[in-house]
Amino acid sequence: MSEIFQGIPEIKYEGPQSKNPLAFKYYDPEKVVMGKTMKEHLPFAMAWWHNLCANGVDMFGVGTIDKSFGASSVGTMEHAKAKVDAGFEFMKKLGIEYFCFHDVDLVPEDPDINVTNARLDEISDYILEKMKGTNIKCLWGTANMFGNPKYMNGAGSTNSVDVYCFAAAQIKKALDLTVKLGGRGYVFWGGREGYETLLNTDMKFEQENIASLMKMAVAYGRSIGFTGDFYIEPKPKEPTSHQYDFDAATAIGFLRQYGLDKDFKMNIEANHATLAGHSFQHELRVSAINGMLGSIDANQGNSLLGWDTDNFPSNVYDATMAMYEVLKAGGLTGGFNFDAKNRRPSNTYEDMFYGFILGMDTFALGLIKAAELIEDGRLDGFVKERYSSFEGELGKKIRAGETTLEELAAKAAEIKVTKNPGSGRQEYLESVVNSVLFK
Ligand code: XLS
Ligand code: NI
Ligand code: NI
Repeated sequence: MSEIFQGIPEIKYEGPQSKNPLAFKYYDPEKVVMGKTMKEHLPFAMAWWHNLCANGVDMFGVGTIDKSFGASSVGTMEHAKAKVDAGFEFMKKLGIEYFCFHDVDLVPEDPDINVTNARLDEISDYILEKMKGTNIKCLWGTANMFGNPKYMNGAGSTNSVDVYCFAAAQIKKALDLTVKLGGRGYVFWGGREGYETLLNTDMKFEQENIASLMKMAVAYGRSIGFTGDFYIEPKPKEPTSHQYDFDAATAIGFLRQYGLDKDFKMNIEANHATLAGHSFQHELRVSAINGMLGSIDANQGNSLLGWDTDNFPSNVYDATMAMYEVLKAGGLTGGFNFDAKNRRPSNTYEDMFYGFILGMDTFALGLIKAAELIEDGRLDGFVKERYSSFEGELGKKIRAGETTLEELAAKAAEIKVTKNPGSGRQEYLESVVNSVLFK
């Protein structure tokens, strides 16, 4: 098989001084940071859909980049295999060891699900063959239950029992593929699980049905030997106005309500966090404190636009605060999936590599700087001191849940007038972060 990305070498670490556009400036896979190599801290993944399928098409115009990868016609099994060839060459050249996929990213979908499933068997055999002799495997799989018109009213939330069966069938097959390809996780991104108007929607009915579908997925997954995590990927809006998995807190509440919290964690996407009016760091913290920080969709939004732009991550400040959360949580069970695409005018093969080099370097820098912030200790020290009044006898009793309102009210009466609780020192702390970032 001939080389697809001709003229593009294996991407190596050359250091921050390098001006070689096809080299890493910060991502040095074997460099040890806080006891682990960068590669271990940062299991990067390629999103099959953006990298191998998306061709720059938008609402206003056709594609700008040819992703046939040498196939004589697109939307064929020949093209599906060419995408596998391209994907493996791409991952090898970048030193990426994971990929994420939707079922329909892999093969052209046929109206008859049996035909599609046979194609999926064929392509997954081909992928398995490619995986041999490499360290490349699946990070997570998922089913696309939003693209096909039959899902216009949702999948788990659909009004049609037939459509519900098709959603179940797709999940079953996508789980088979995930297990076959060694996947660490299985993702439910809400797709069209949400609504446009309550005038036609039974919200409780829909949420119960989504939960049932997830329960069946867990039962089936475990029955075929899937030991990884299931993930919900929260998103507040787009495509529907009201997506049910609005944010991490909402999704965690849903999982607990339906007894799914032992099998599921969060897959947090940066751009979805900001669409929900949160920071990326906030969503990671909410997940972590609930023991549900699983995986990350590494991208970033455009603060001037109100939708999921899926830019490659370039913001070092945000990546630092994200890695701060990840390090404090003890790492991810999943990885860092670049759910990101080149801008439409970045339409060459080189641009595909530049996108990943940017994203990998941004997270490597974030990792280095987050480790420095932790080692510096000023942030942690300040937070500890801030709550130190709870270290006294009464504070300890409150923390242990051993006090009553009467007791605390009596204490307040005794104190009479309390002191100012102390400055939050935000500006000082922000300058500490800057001093570590730019030292
Ligand atoms: C869409 C989501 C999607 C999921 C996988 O906004 O980010 O790409 O990651 O279905
Ligand atoms: Ni995503
Ligand atoms: Ni997204």
